Amino acid sequence: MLNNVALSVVMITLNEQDAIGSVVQKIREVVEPGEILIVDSSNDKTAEIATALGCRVIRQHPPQGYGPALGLALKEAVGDIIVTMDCDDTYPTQAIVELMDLVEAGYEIVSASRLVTRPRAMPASNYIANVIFARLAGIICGVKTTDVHTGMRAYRKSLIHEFEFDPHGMALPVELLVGPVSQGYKYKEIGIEYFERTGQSKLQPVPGTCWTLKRLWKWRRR
Ligand SMILES: Nc1nc2c(ncn2[C@@H]2O[C@H](COP(=O)(O)OP(=O)(O)O)[C@@H](O)[C@H]2O)c(=O)[nH]1
Ligand SMILES: [Mg+2]
Repeated sequence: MLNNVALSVVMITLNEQDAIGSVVQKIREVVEPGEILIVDSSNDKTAEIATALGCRVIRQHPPQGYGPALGLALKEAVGDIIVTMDCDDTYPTQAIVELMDLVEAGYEIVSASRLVTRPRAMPASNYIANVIFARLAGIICGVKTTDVHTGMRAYRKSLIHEFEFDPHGMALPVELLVGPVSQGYKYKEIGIEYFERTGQSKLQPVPGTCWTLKRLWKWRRR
């Protein structure tokens, strides 16, 4: 286990009481972060469980949506390395170590792709949409990636504070990838496994698609 005070693991939560205990435990099995930061907009017991487990919890009520919650979490994180994950047991926490090592080696953004091979845990419609979005990122933005929407990434803190991103609406991970990479930040993608979700997905496919296309167009190569 790595004891790393410079690491913040950040997650945003909307009614993840069935997953949070297991996710926090699995994080601590592989690293001992300076903080596990949760921006919570739940109306279940997620925040209480997170607090009891020693996480730093910021409440965002009423819920403002995915982008504003993730934007707040990233800005509030204190670690020099910030790792994001969903709080739904879909991401392999062992990958945190590789993500951290790569940021320590000099990369400013390291993205964990779920789509190097087809993940069985992802519904076919989501898989097809994600493959198309990744191809469009190459065509429109000139950014080589297989997964613009992964929730698992490591960012160097300086990138989060220098790079001006728009947290409104959905698809913030898209902007946080194609924006910095088109501006020349040092980027690497690794492959990860992707597991079946605990609890219900909060994904909203139609606005999610609109925001994805909008953000890809915003960062089109000129
Ligand atoms: N605080 C907060 N968290 C949210 C909101 N919407 C989604 N989340 C969390 O964001 C993460 C990603 O959502 P998820 O349902 O897993 O989306 P999917 O992975 O695309 O199916 C989960 O941890 C959710 O609980 C929101 O409006 N506010
Ligand atoms: Mg998820």
